[in-house]
Amino acid sequence: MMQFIRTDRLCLRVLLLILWLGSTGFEMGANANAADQPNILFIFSDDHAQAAISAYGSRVNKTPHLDRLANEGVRFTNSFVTNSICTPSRATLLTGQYSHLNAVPVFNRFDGSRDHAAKHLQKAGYHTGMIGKWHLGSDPTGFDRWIVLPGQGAYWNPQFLVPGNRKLTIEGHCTEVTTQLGIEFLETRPKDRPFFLMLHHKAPHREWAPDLKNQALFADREIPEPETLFDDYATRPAALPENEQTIANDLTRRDLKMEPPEELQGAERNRWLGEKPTQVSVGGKNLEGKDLVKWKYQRYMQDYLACVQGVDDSVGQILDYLDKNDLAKNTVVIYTADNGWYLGEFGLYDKRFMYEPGLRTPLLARGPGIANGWISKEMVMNIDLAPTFLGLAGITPPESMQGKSLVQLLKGQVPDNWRPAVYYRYYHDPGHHNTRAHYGVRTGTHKLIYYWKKDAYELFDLVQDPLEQRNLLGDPATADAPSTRSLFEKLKTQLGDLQKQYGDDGRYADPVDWPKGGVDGPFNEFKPLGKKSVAEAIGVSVSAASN
Ligand SMILES: [Ca+2]
Repeated sequence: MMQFIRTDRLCLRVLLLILWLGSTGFEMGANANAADQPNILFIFSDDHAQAAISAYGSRVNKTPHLDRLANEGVRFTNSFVTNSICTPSRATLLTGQYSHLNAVPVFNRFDGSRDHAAKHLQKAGYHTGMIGKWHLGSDPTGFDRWIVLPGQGAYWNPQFLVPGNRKLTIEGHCTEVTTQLGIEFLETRPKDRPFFLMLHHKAPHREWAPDLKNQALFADREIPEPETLFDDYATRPAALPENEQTIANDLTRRDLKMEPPEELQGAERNRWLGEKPTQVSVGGKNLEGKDLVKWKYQRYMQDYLACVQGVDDSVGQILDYLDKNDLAKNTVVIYTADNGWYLGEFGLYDKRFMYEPGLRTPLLARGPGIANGWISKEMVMNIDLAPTFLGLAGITPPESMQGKSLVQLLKGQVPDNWRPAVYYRYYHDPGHHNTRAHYGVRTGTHKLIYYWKKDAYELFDLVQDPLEQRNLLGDPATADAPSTRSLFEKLKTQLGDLQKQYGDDGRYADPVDWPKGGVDGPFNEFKPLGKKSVAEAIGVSVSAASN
């Protein structure tokens, strides 16, 4: 009898042990699965300069929520774009390809039938969503739910496009509305699958219309000026002197938020707002010359930084939501911007030029398996983002993607033979801001830029001259020095090798070859649904194609 009881107890113990092991094993299995397929929350902003984030040492603002991402994750100090404008960058983000391969070199429509990251994630079981600024002309593909701004979209009371050729309006400020749409997407997502959400802000794009709270916060701020606000473009005559993205000459009265005289109405009012003032009366004082440039810089930066603050607030709200809903532990959060941006360096605003502020973007990531407080100095690019999304989900990126997965770097490990240089190409010439077309190579220490329509080169030593003020080929003191000539030859070879490596055969160099189809509407074929709440809008964002 005793024996029987003992056996019984033993059986019970064994049974309990099996149950415990089973449950532990199950948990490990579930964790392994979750680690293989974490949620991916990709937050994208438009024109956010790396130098306007305090984690990157900003001299002009504080971004506590983005800093939190940096402190709890990985901050990439050398993150670059392939073509520093909106639409091409977005096509690269999805496809992991340079513009010459994804066929979006300028502001032309993306062919949604092409292969891209969201399609792979959707196929792998992810619930995929695209919210906010899209700017690719065609309807999003590969997303279970999408709700996107038409073209550039509006800062206030924005209209959105949704599946089924419909459009609706949501009242409020675009950054706040986009954030609320993101949270509503997370609230209503199927909870039994991982999600991939692309949350794309319009801010801080021109014309820099901030929300009222942040506008008030920055209204009287005195923003430090960059060293090169009054750059004379010496040694760099090829393209800078004729560019039309200068603080001095190219900000309109609309950009500067000047109030039109009351008597001006309609077209006249618009014309007045579109003009670029050469003198301005402020508080009874007439400003011109350098004083006017300084005033314009302050006006521009106050609104730009207030828009950035709205994005930072949004990141804070999203991180709080993840914390409150126990999602932070299995959600990778990535933050970056679609291109670089000038905060008055070289006397400029806008992007396009391959100088450092235009070439580099913020890139921050936090989440399961990602190193804590790590700084990666490796040269990474926006072609790497699509393969990284797939890498995080345990999917092997297709050969067609030209970038490299950053998953190892995110763990704080540097793979052998990481790329020693990046290749850049800007096509939009003739185009906005009269920026001449160019391509170039940036290594860890130098940069060579070639303006192909001008047959002109610029060569910079980034270690000695990080502000790129002295083109070694344009300065008589260095132009003919043997060391300059040998460096020039070496970089020209490296540039040619990169073009071969990435398969850039020069297509789209001539504007007659640019693919057709615009990205800015007019979107008249979309049926108006009127004003909607955030919840109603997410309700109609379900894509029929996803079923
Ligand atoms: Ca942009």
